[in-house]
Amino acid sequence: MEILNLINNKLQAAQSGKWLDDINPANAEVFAKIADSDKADVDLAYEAAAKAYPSWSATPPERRAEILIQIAERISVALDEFALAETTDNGKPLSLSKTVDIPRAIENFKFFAHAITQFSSESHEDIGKQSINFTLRKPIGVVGCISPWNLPLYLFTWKIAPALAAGNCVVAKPSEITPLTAFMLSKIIVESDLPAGVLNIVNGLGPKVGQAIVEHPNIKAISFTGGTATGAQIARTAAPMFKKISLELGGKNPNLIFADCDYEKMLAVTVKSSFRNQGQICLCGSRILVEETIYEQFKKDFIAQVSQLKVGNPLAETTDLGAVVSEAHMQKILTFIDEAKSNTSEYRILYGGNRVYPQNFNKGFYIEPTVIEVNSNACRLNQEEIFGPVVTLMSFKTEAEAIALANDVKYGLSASLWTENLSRSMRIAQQIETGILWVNTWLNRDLRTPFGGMKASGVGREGGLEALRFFTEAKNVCIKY
Ligand code: TXE
Repeated sequence: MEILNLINNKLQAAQSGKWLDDINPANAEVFAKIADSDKADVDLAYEAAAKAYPSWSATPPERRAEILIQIAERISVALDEFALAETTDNGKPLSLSKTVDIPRAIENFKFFAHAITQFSSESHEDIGKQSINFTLRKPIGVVGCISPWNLPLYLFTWKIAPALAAGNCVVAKPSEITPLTAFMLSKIIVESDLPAGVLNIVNGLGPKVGQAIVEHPNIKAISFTGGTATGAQIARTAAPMFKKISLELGGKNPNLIFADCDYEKMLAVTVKSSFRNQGQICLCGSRILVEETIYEQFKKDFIAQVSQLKVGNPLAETTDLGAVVSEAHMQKILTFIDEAKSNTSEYRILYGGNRVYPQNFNKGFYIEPTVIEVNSNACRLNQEEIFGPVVTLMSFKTEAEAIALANDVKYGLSASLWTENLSRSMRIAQQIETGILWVNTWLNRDLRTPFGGMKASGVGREGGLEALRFFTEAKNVCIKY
């Protein structure tokens, strides 16, 4: 299979004629080749987008919405095929692709289709000066969307749907590690009513294609989700060009568990927030901090539940953890675990810690869910994003200590808090340095809410009206009467 670019509504190979391998992490087999594009392909995509822009930006929002809903419905019809493709490319359990990834991609198109028809702006009357100001929200032009491999179609559509809804034309790049579902979307686009050039998808490597998108002088805004180091590189490139940027980066999210929580509910959700998608969600709670009075009990009960998780064939219905996304990523995760194994004064591996070789899939990239007890929050495993099925445990004595530990990290994406004490929830909500706080829940997402992180977890907010604001330029008009 060839994974081609979508440029001006045509599916085409990279102009260089080069290809990359697409590998199924479940069995380490190459199953497709990916267009290995470069700046020349990005330039072509930009030209198509720029040509389409005058007409698309002038298309009434209601019509844009109809087309986005048409795209959503065509993905819905092919949901099973999309889910299988996502699992083949990424290694995640098929059950997750079917119930989370693809349904959310559909929902993203629908949500922003509806949102743009409800989008309004402000007016300010100044009676003293006998004037009225109103804000026009205009699309930006051609924008770039760059997405990662952990939630491939989910995050790709999370960016392109609001960009298109707001009237922009898009040059988009899915991750070179998981481009398959974006290519399937390309085929749907070709047959949809979306005019040629409005959405262009260029495949290939980050430093080549991604960098060319960010460096392009006329691509005016960049929405990016990925690693913090890549985000810093994008900011370095885009800042002197005065581009609008939205960066959703890594996390090292605390999971604060107080003795006054609903224990059974907390336990079940904490297993999910630790290991869902093999721990490869920027919102996973990778630092579990537990109040001292229930720490020993929690440790015992948590490990009992984790030991029930099944690692293996992503297609099997009973699988809880599939493969991690690539061999390189598996090695990176194992390096962190090896550090814990070799430094026993700092770390104690309570469960897991090994690569898994499932029957018939022994070349695939599988890792046991791993629970490591740490002495201090200053250790490397509590400070760096591992982005795999590895969580650390430590205890705290007081609420003040819990907050200090939660904030003592360079990241600030999300946190979970488990307590039945409303006042405590409010105090922590005020003091926690994260863009998102979940109280007695996790990954509970309402698409209308602002989404993004503080500190090294990023810049800007997407989601709901924030995304539509990001993808538009505010122009104030002042009329004196
Ligand atoms: O991501 P990259 P990587 C974290 C996680 C992971 C680490 C590195 O900790 O271990 O990041 O992952 C494109 N200009 N997250 O290296 O490279 C790239 O092609 C423009 C957290 O795989 O950041 C891909 O499309 N684009 C995260 C996208 O950036 C560039 C999800 C993301 O890949 C580029 C994934 C460049 N110079 C990893 N270089 C989250 N926040 O959810 C690369 N890219």
